This record gives sequence, C-alpha cells and structure tokens, in this order.
Amino acid sequence: MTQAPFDMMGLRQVVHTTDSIAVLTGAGISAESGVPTFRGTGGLWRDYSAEDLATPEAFARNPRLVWEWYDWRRGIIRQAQPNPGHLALAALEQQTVGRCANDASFTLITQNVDGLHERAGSRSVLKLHGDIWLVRCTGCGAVERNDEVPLRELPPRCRCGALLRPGVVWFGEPLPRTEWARAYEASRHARVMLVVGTSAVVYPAAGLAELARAAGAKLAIINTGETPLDSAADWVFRGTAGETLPQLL
Ligand code: BV8
Ligand code: ZN
Repeated sequence: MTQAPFDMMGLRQVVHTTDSIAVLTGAGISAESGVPTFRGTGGLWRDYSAEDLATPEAFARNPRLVWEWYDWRRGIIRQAQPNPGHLALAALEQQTVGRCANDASFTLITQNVDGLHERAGSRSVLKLHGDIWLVRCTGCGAVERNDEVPLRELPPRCRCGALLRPGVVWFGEPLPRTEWARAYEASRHARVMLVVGTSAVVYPAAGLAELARAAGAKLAIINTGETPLDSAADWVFRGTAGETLPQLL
C-alpha cells in the first residue's frame, strides 16, 4: 500500500525535528547506481544465489569460483557512482548533526559492501557485512585494502602464500562486534528508523528494524517492492530510493 503524498510531509516533519535517526540500507539503494541486487530480477550471477556463494563452505570448496563472483562485482562497483539516494542520506546526516550538535543523532547502518555511502559523503557508516575492497589472509590473518580490477590472479594469494578471502561477512559467520554493538545501540535509541532498499530477510541485520520499533521508534520503509516489515511500518513508500529520499531534505 502506498501512503498518500501528505505522508511524505508527515515523515519530513518527524525527520526535521527529531534528535535521533537511524537508517538501515540494503542492496536496493545501490540498484540505481547499476550495482545488481541479490534477490530481485537480475540479482543472480550465472544461476548462483548469494546463499550459494557467500559462504565459507563455497569458498573452501571452490575459492576460484567465489572470487570470480567478487571480481565481477568489484568491476561493476568500481564503475558505479553514488546515486541521489546515497547523496540524500549524506545531506540528511549533515542537516541532522548540524541541528542536534551531537554525532549520535544520525547513524547509517548498511548491509552493503560497495562503499557507495562513504563515497557519497556519509560519515557515520556502520558496515555490518564488511567491505568488498578489503581482503583478509586465511593464513596469517593480515587485512589489507585491495582495489585491483580485475584481480591479477584468481584466487589471490597473500605474501605468506595462503589464500586471501574477501573482507566480507558470509552466511554462518558472525557480524563484526563493534559495528553490531553500535548498530544495536543506535537502533534502540532511534526515534525514527528509515529502512531503505532491503528485502529484510537476512538476520541479524533485519532484526534492527524490529528492535527500533519495539523501543518506540517510528518506522519508514522505502522499497520498490513489498517487505516483511511493511505491516509494522508507520510509513511505506513504494518507490525507488533515488526518487524518494531526496524528498526528505
Ligand atoms: C549469522 C555477504 C550467526 C557480503 C551476505 C533461518 C532463519 C533466520 C536466519 C537464518 C536462518 N538460517 C540461517 C540464518 C542466519 C543467516 C540468514 O539471515 N539467512 C537468511 C538468508 C535466512 N544470517 C547469517 O548467517 C548472518 N550471520 O547469523 O551468524 C553467528 C553468530 C555467532 C557466531 C557464529 C555465527 C550473516 C549474514 C550476512 C550474510 N552475508 N553477503 C556480500 O557478498 O555482499 S548477505 C547478502 O544479503 C548481502 O550482504 C545483502 O546485504 C544481504 C541482504 O540483502 P539486501 O541488501 O536486502 O538485498 P536484496 O537483493 O535481498 O533486496 C534488495 C531490496 O531492494 C528488495 O527488497 C528490492 O525490492 C529493493 N529495491 C530494488 N531496487 C530498489 C529497491 N528499493 C529501493 N530503490 C530501488 N531502486
Ligand atoms: Zn598471509
């Protein structure tokens, strides 16, 4: 169900006066930048789903195949530019922090690993699922930025000789402790949470929206399709992030 336009006015009113906003984003906010989503149309790669490849088991079984997927995504992300949705969230952060004079007033929590929020100018970004431009050695544990596109060798190896893996969180792996703790706190204290471009099926990230709601936050969903959170939301905007988010400024 799409709320009438005046509801955008209602959400703007809340967003412009509140002292604590949390935002949870997913792959949908980067779709208009040309980065494929995981579960929508065009989300598949060579008939594989994220659940097939984004796992330690898949990497152990076929590190080259998993790296081919990440190399392909890195190539697309390298060409991608932040879109009006990313830019609107960066502007909203500036507005909110400027008005509230404390940094805890705006927290951007993302499941995305593409780094487009930072490139758009967002400062308080909590990356729950890691960063596609980081690699971690499966042997010595070294973590480095690697921005080779395409990768010179597949799968890439560390100087110590062991396999490198993408610096992202796979299914069955725990989320980074610090980012999770800060995202949890921000969700508990938010007066309003914007949930943008996520199918809200991956946990524990999706649980942050329910946590915010249970702690009294108002919930706004921005998504081109339906999500399991729609029925619990105060606002549901059926539209793209690139068109809807700039209306909040
Ligand atoms: C953990 C890697 C425990 C990085 C990813 C059964 C029930 C419940 C949970 C589980 C279960 N079985 C297993 C679990 C746990 C599992 C899970 O949730 N599975 C799901 C599939 C059921 N979770 C985990 O394993 C997590 N870890 O639980 O660890 C633990 C604890 C302690 C110690 C040991 C273990 C780890 C989850 C992270 C997995 N990693 N990716 C990468 O390669 O990117 S998940 C993958 O899905 C991405 O990270 C992505 O971010 C995430 C969520 O996807 P979305 O971002 O929502 O994208 P999607 O394509 O799905 O949706 C796009 C949306 O945008 C759509 O709604 C579409 O309509 C909309 N859209 C499209 N275009 C636009 C738009 N909206 C607006 N504008 C547009 N233009
Ligand atoms: Zn190493």
